[in-house]
Amino acid sequence: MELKRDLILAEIITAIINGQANEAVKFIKAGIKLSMGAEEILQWAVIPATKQVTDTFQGADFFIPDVLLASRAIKAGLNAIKPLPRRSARTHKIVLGTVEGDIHDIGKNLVALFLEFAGFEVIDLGVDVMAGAFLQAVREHKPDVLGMSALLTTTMGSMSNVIEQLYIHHLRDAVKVIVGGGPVTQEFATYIGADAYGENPQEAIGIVHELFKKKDSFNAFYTT
Ligand code: B1M
Repeated sequence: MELKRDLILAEIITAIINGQANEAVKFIKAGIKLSMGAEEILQWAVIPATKQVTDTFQGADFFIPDVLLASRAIKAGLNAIKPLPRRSARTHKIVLGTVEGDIHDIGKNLVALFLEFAGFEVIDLGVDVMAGAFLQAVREHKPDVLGMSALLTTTMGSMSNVIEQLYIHHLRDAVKVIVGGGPVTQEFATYIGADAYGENPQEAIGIVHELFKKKDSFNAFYTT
């Protein structure tokens, strides 16, 4: 039985690395049939495969058609995991997106999925999200947290622009802001006035929980 699970996990990894989205989904579904949970598939297949893909495409080996195929396989895999049962009822809301000018979404999608399974309602605005669209989403959905992802040094500045726009439109106090992505650091997050920086999805969940706690005690203080 264990051997079969291991084989399925290995097949998911191979399919993602080879950019075969249909195969990845087929083996994820086979895993689900064997009652594998989202955490198991993510931890032992999707995340290691993603790491292998991104390590391979670091620097000189960066060949765009191959990366695109692998990215699609990762996305298809994440979508196949999405319908699995969640740990807890949704209580808090987070609006998430990759900033303007940036179409990298593998990390952002992982963060979104982890947050969803941790019980958050995630409103994913996608990629290349303009400041105005973030602001519009804050007005419309009234999230507790706004999360931004950036993978390019040239697009990190957009995060700062969104925070500035939140101030200008008197929305800064309405949401906590968390930022993350390859070139983003704690120093950068502090510099642009974000409330928090997440290095990876697990850290992002912990931080978002902390932000909620602070926000809830702030609200409780002012409503009693
Ligand atoms: Co791009 N790319 N890319 N790329 N790409 C990088 C980022 C790069 C480092 C490659 C390199 O030069 N070695 C480089 C950026 C250099 C820089 O600015 N410093 C680069 C470049 C230059 C480009 C183009 C300009 C290439 C070109 O066209 N000449 C172009 C830009 C397009 C654009 O956005 N306008 C481009 C295009 C692409 C593809 C489309 C081919 C593809 C993206 C596909 C997709 O995402 N759907 C792609 C990819 C895949 C990469 C690499 C290979 C992998 C990125 C990735 O997905 N990492 C990358 C090189 C590398 O990193 N090895 C590279 C895996 C992902 C899980 O990690 O996103 O960091 P990451 O997310 C992590 C954490 O950061 C954190 O959690 C995640 C999981 O641990 N996290 C958060 C992320 N967001 C968070 C938010 C949070 C909290 C945590 O709170 C809100």
